Amino acid sequence: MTGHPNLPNIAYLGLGSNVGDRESNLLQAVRMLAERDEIAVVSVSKIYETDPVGYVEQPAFLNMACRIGTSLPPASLLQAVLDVERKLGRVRTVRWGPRTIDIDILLYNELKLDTPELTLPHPRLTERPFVLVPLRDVMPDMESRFPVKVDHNDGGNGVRVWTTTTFKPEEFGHSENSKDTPKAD
Ligand code: GSY
Repeated sequence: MTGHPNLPNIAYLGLGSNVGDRESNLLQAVRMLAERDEIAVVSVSKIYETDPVGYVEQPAFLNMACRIGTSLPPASLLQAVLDVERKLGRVRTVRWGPRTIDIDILLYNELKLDTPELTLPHPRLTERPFVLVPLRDVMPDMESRFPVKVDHNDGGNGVRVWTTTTFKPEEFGHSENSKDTPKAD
């Protein structure tokens, strides 16, 4: 259920940033996606600060997730997220290394897809607390759909709620989590 009859497909996106103004990078990316006619941002997660996974000698990330309604098929949605990454100046220097913005399509309806460009569900979805914890905010049935155990303690698995004064989930429309978003003041 998206509440957007012309944007019938439901997709979940994971976003991460560990270069520059990380929070601003995330929020700009969500805004740029929401500006497109073919995409409605239906729900956004809290923002989390997360220890780097993979290549660990890099700054901590901020991660979040969102649920979108879209009329774009998967390949076009991928182009849309790559376009946002490009516009926000993402430069790929080190593989698995620091990045201004990273946007992954995690799920698209119930679709299973394996092409050179895109694998759905995202192949490392169930291994990554920095993906699963934000995803749970916007996907209430996540734990029944995926047999994963997510640490519910703040700070567990290297994932901590990020306290922010500028992030207003309601800016992006309906959000189930706006009442839970921590505020510094
Ligand atoms: O795949 C996303 C980029 N990435 C991240 C990330 O977003 N968060 C954390 N905590 N570690 C990561 N390692 C990589 S690569």
